[in-house]
Amino acid sequence: MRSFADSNGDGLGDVGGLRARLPHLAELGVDALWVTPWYPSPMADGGYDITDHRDVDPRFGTLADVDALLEEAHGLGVRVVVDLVANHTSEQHPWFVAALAAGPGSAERGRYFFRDGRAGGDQPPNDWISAFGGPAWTRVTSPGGAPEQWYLHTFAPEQPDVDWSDPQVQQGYDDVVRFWLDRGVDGIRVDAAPAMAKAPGLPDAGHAPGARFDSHLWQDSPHWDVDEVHAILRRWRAISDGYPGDRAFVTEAVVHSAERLSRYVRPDEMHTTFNFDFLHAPWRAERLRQVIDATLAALRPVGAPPTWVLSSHDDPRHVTRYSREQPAERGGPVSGPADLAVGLRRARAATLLLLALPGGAYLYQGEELGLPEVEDLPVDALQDPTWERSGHTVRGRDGCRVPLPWSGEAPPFGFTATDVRPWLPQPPEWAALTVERQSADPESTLSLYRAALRLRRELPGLAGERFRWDDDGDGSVLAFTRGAGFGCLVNLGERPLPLAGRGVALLSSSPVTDELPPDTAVWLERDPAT
Ligand code: TEU
Repeated sequence: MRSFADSNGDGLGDVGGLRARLPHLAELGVDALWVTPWYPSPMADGGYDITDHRDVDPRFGTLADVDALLEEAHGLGVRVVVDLVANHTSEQHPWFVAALAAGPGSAERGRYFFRDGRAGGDQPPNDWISAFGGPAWTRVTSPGGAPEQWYLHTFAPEQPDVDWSDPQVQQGYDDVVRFWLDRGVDGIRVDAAPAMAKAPGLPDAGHAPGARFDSHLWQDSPHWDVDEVHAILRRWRAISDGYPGDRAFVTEAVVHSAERLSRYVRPDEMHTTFNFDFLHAPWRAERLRQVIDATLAALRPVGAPPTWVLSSHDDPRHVTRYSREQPAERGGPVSGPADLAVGLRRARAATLLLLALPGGAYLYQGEELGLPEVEDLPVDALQDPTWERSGHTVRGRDGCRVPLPWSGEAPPFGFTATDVRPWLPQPPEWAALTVERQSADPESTLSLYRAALRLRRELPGLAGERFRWDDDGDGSVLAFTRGAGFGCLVNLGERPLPLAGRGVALLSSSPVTDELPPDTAVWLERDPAT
């Protein structure tokens, strides 16, 4: 929301900017648009700290602007997905303000997790940690100034977790879901889904001192991916099934395994879920192949379509991730200097891989321009709560959130009015990466995305579920066939791969001759009989 396009000259993206730039999305060829939170918020966590889930922050526009956006997007054939943040509210939400005022033991505090501290009250109630660093508990003071109870926050202290066992919480969010479905949104993205249920009694998780929030490693955690979360998802699914049209949910769930993830998309739960294992896989053929296989195998029994994603507003952009020596495993040490030319080459190849896989693909704004992570933002520009919470050791997620470059030769590159500074500074060298510049260049990353998305709609082979690996006997190549004679070949090795006899090239991520160069992918039309 904040980084797409600004229409009112405050340096912050808004609904008006989104409306003005809808033709870019239609021309790109996307089916739907997911918008991060536009709700009233003190912006302690980029709008994921909400004071009113049924309104729009004046900095982003009005509900009337949203209605106009829905109408215009639908007119262009683009669906709209909104973000549902139901694990926590803002500390300035009326519920939390009332909870603080009402005091210990009150019904108002029952909507959150208020507990007495241990060791006479001075220690947090348990050892749970925050995703942004430090303990997941903050102590409040009574109106008289005395230290009092603690409250739970999986994310920043400005984002207290709600207690989903409270009927008022359940009812309150039912109303939020209905509010947006009534307004005509096509889908809902469920934020931080695995956090929404907690084990009864809030037992210790056994975190080591200084432990990181590595939720993909946690099994049987008392505060992540607890089975009771599925009752919440079923509740929402039952609501959305009562609406006309195809309304779809997508959950954000970074959990331990593809099998655990598949539980979020059982037939009476969510329709789809993000696939972070794919996003976090290093640029290595064997790792990507494992993730693809595990995803397909886990989702087949529950009958949900797989999804694939390379970047998000929470992760370093993949051009930069792929620009360094690749670790053997997810989360392994990343070493060496960044070679952004290599990173971009791999990113373009990864795009053809992503868009050739069966199921849905999610793109993060700016990846169609091949934007790199901005790793050298001045520290006084950083806004992600991670920076403060980590004691200035982890810079956080601002580097992937730098506003998009649309046109012109200098910042703000058409993102906002010429004399306005965007909320995060854009690198001057993005002059070469603007939408305007890349639209005019048939070899640009933008042109590649447009061509790939057009073919993805048109080619019959990409429409079905069919997927089969072609055994290439080479551990550094990914080669697979879809339906109707469509093939995809990705060379992750160091040597060129002969293309003779493999089919006719339809689209390639870098120029190909009779060989597929390293870090290049190609879509092929094959004889359907083979
Ligand atoms: O993120 C929640 C979350 O679980 C992520 O931090 C996840 O661990 C990460 O993406 C793994 O790659 C969501 C939003 O996407 C994020 O922007 C918010 O800060 C957070 O919820 C709190 O609302």
